[in-house]
Amino acid sequence: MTAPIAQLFKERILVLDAAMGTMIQDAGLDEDDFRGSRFAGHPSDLKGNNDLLTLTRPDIISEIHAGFLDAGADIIETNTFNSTSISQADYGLEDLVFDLNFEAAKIARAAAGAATAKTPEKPRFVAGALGPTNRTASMSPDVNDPAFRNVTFDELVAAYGQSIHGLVQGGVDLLLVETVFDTLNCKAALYAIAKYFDDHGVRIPVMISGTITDASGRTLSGQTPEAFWNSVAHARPLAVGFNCALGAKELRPHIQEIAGAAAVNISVYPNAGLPNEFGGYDDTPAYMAEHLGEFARSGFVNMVGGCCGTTPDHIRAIADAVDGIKPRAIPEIKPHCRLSGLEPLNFGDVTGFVNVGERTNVSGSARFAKLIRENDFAAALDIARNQVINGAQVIDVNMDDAMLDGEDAMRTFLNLVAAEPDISRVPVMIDSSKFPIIVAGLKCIQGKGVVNSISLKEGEDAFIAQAREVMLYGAAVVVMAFDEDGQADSGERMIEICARSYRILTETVGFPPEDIIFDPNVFPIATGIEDHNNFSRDYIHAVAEIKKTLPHALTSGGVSNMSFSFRGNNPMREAMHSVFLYHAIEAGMDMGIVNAGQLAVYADLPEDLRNRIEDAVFNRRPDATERLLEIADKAEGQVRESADDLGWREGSVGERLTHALVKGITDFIEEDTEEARSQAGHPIEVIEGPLMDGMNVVGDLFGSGQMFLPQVVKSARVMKQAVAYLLPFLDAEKDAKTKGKGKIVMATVKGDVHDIGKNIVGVVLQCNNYEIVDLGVMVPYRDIIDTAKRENADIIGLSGLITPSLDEMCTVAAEMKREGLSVPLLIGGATTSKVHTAVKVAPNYDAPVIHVLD
Ligand code: THG
Repeated sequence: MTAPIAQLFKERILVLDAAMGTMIQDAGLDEDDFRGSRFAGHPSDLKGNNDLLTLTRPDIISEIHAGFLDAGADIIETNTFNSTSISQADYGLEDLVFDLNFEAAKIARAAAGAATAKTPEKPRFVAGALGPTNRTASMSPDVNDPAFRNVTFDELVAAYGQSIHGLVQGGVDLLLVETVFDTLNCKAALYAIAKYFDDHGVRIPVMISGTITDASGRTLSGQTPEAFWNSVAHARPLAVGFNCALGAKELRPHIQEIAGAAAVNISVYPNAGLPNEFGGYDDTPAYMAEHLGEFARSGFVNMVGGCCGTTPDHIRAIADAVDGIKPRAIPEIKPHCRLSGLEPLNFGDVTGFVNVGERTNVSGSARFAKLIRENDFAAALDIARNQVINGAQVIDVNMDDAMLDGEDAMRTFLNLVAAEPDISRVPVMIDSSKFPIIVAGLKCIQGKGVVNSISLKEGEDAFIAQAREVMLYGAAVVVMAFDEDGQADSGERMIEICARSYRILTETVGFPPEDIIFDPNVFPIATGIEDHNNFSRDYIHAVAEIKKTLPHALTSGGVSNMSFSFRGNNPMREAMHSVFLYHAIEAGMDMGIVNAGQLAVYADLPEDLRNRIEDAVFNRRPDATERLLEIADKAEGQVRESADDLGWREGSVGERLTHALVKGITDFIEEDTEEARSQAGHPIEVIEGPLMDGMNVVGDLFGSGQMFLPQVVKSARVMKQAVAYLLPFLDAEKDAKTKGKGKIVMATVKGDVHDIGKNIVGVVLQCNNYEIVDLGVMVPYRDIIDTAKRENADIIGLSGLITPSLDEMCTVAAEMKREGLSVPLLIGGATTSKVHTAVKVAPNYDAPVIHVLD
C-alpha cells in the first residue's frame, strides 16, 4: 500500500515547517521554564536543551506547531533534533530518550490532527526528526590521532534505535534523518531504521536531508551531493535533499546536482541565509520565497520548507510561492551500480573498465603486509595514495593474515584512509574471507563501497544472512563462484553458481541486481597441470554468459592471480595480464583487481609473445604452456626491451615522442621536445604536430580497449612535461606580438579534475593571440558565469574527461541562458562528442554551442 503522504507527493509540492529552534529562542524562556517542576532539582543547567521543553513546556511546542500549520505547512517536524542518548548525555538526561521522542510525537500528532480536522481536504503529517547528534563517526576529534573516533557506528545504531522506537510508538507518519554532516552517522540511522522496521514488522516512509556546510559544496565529511546520494540511496527514501547551513540561493547548485542524480522526491529547507555578524539570519520571507519559487519553476523540488532563522511568515510566503506549480517529475535513472567515496563512481554505459587497486592487501603484497605488521600506517597509506594517483578508481583493502587482528587492522586503516581526501575520494572494496572483518570495515566507510566477497560456500542460509547484512549497510557485493561443493573450476560451474546466486539474491533477498558483481574465479594458468589450461578461457566465457543472462549484474576478477606461475618474472606477468584483460573486457568484464601502476599495453607487446600468451589464455594448443616457458626468460628481455633497451631511440623524433607518450616514459622527453622545437618554425608546431599525433595514438589505443586509465594518466604526465618545457619559448614568442584577438574563459567543469587537454588548448590559443582566463578544475557554473561577465569574455570554453561532466556541461549551458549570456560556448574533452553537444548541450542555450576536437 502506498502511504498517503507518498500519494500527495505526486499531486503537489509539499511544504515542510520552519525552524523549531528559532521559535523557541524567540519565546525568551529562562532556566525555570526548561526545568519545570519535574527537573527542578537536576544538578546541571538545562537552559538551551530545547527538546526538554517537550516535557516541561508542551504548551509552547504545541503552539509553535500550530503556528507552522496555520502558515500552510503540510508536514511538521517533531521537537526531537537532539533527542538521542548521545546528545542528551551533555545534560545527563540520556535516560529520557524514549519519553522525549514519544511525547514529542504525540504533541505533533495532536497539532497535525487538529489542523487536518479544520481543513480535511489538506491533510497534515508528522515527521519524526532524527538529528545528526553532536559527534561524527567518520572524523577524528583529535588532530594528533586521525584514526580515533569518539563515537562508533554501533553506538549510533543503538542510540538511534531508542529514538526511533519512541517516535514510531508516538505515532509519527514518517522519519526524517536530517542535517546530515557526516554520512556515516546517517548510514547508522538508516541501519537502525531498517532493523527497527524488520524487528517490529512496521514500515513508514523515510526522508533524508544532508547539509552542505560551506562554499566547497560538500558535506562536513567531504562528500559531494551525488556521492552523498549514492551512499544513502539503499534506504529507498521517499525524499532526499539538503537543509541548514546555507541560504536558498547558495543551495541551488547542490539541489540541482542531487535532483539530477536521484530518482526520488527532492526536498530543500534552507536557512534564512548565511548567519550575519551577530549570528542572526537576514533572508526575508519574500526573498526566500522568490528563490524557492524559482527552484519549483525550474523543476528541482518536491518539498520545500525552512531551517534556522525561518518563521511562520517564511513558511506562508514559501507556501504561496510554490502553490500551483507542478512538482518535479521524478527522472528515470537507469539501474547502474553507483558507488562513492568522497566523489561518486557510477557504472554507466560509457564509463568503461574500472580498475581496482590490489596493492593494499596484506596477502597480495609483501611490502604492505610488513608495514601493517610493523604498524607503519603512514607508509601503508602512501601505498593506497599511489594507487589512486596511478589511476585506481577503487581500492581493495585486505587484512587477512594469521598474524594480525584483522578486524582491528581493517578499522584502523579505513579510519586513517577517511582522513586522507586524496585517497578517500574513491570507493573502498572491503576484501576478506572472514565476514566479521567485512562488517568491521563496513562500519567505517561513509561512502558506498563494495564487499569482497560472499558466496554459497557455507550454504544458502549463511549466504542469505550475509547478503541481508550487506544490504543494510548499502554496499555493493562481489559474489564468488563458490558453492557447497567448492570453488567453480569449469565454465559450466562458474555460470551455474553465479546464476543460482543471482536468483537467491534478487528473488529471496531483494538485493538490487545492479549492486551484484560476479567473480567467476580467475585462477593461474600455464602451471604445468593440464586441468588448469582452461581457466582463463572459461573465465572469459563465463563473463560473457553472465553479462548476457543476468540483467544488470557486473563482473570482476583478481587479474594478477592468472599469472602466478610466472612469479618473479614481472614483465611476463604484465604481458599476460594485458592479454587476459584485453579479451575479458571485450567479453564484458566490468572491473578488475589489478596493479594499477603496472599494466602493459596490449598493442605494444611483441607479436610472438602476444601470440604465445593468447595460445595459453584460450588453450589453443597442447604445447601452449611449454611455448610460454620456452620464452619466459626471453620474454623478460623482450618486454624489458621497451623499458630498458633503447632501440626506440633510433626512430625519428616524431616516433620517439609517440613512443614516450604511449609508454609514459619521461626520461628523454625534454631532449626530444627540444629537438622537435629546433626543427620547427614555431614552438607551437611541436604541440600541434608530433605531440598531438602521439596523443592521438594514445586516444585510439584507449578507445579500442588496448590501454587503460592508469596508462593514460602516465601519458598525460609526459605530455604535461613536454608542454611545460615549451612554455618559456611560447611566452617569448607571444610577448613579441600585438594586442589579442579576444578573451576566452576556460574551465574544467564541476565534478571533474582533468585538465591536461584543456591546459594544452589554452597554451595553443594563447600562442594564437587569444587572452585566456583559465579557472582551473572542478569549477562550479556560478564561478564560470561570474568570471565571464566580469571579464567581458568573448567565448566560454568548457572541458571535461569523465562522463558526468557531460551532464554538468548541459547545466552550465542552461545557467548561462538563465543569466542572459550570449557568447559562444565551446565544448571539449575526451567524452564529449558532436552528437552530445548538438542534442544535449545546445538546446539549453540560445547562442552558438560548438564542439571542438583539440
Ligand atoms: N577475486 C576477488 N578478490 C580477490 C581476488 C580475486 N582479492 C585478492 C586477489 N584475488 C586479488 N589481489 C591480488 C593482489 C596481489 C597479487 C595477486 C592478486 C599478486 N601479488 C604478488 C605475488 O603474490 O606475486 C605480490 C608481490 C609483492 O609482494 O609485491 O600477484 O581473485 N574477488
